[in-house]
Amino acid sequence: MDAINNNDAVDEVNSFFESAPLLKDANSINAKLTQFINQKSSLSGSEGPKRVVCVTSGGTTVPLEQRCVRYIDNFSSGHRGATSCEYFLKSGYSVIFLYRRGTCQPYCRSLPDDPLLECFELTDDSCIKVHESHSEAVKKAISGHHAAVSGGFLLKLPFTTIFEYLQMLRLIATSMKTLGPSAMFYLAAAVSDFYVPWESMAVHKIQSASGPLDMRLAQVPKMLSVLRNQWAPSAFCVSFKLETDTEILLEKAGNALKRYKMHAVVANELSTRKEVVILVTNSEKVSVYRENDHSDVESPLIKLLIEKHTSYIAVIKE
Ligand code: PAZ
Repeated sequence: MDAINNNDAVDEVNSFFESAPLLKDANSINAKLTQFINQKSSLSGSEGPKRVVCVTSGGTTVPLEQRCVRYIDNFSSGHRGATSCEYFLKSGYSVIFLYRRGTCQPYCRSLPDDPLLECFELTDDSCIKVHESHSEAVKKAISGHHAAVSGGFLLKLPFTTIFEYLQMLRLIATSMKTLGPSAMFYLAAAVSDFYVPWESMAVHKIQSASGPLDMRLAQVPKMLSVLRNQWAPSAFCVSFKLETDTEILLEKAGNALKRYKMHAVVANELSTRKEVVILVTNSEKVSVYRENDHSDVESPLIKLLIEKHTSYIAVIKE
């Protein structure tokens, strides 16, 4: 029975990819990934290749028309992903940051909403200078970002739709397979559960004159099991579970842990997600709190996950 279910799941995944619109720039994304990962593989130390984490961040969209005018969106500011990326980099990991276009970016968290207009001003002789009140934030953003990218520690890849996200995640995961247990997936993106299959999607803008809209959404196939079983079977995998009802949060996180064979699931509740998360593993459930109102919950969370990743690599190597 399990084998039949498993085959069904694989068929669903295959048909999702076969019917998805072609990923633009797939060749250039692949070239960037190959270069980034080859560089890490060649820098092997005593524990194997350098550690690389793929951090996913922000929400995926579901287009309603092929020439898309309208879409269903998924909540996520990208704050968790951007903050976590900074802590991984600080701990010596290289990061592939798969993020939703327009969401929060690493090192840019202290910038105002409209940084270009709010941080810079024109001088009397028409030069541009940083506004005094934002100069620290601008310096942090520019120096942190440039050091990570030009040092070859950070590769940023943007997505918008569910189709792009899953195709890019597959490219990343299959490229990271060569890193074995040194690879980690930290899947903080809010991924749509339902979508309109490309072949049944309206080509042009849906007309309002046709009356109320009646639309059937298909279920997005669960990719976590494919990631674990096929794309990067030796990688250390952490997924996230967001709920608004605390009563069901831990049960849902526990189910995800078992069903998708995750190494850890980070459970969080919408209104308290910046203050506390619960790290669920096979052996324990640990509440992780931020130290104070000015600190990040991602700091102790990433520290804990890195310890677990270290133990995982040690066990695999035995
Ligand atoms: O991006 P953000 O900081 O606003 O929120 C982070 C989050 C709640 C999207 C993330 O922690 C999370 O739980 N992601 C998975 C969501 C899900 O269950 O699909």
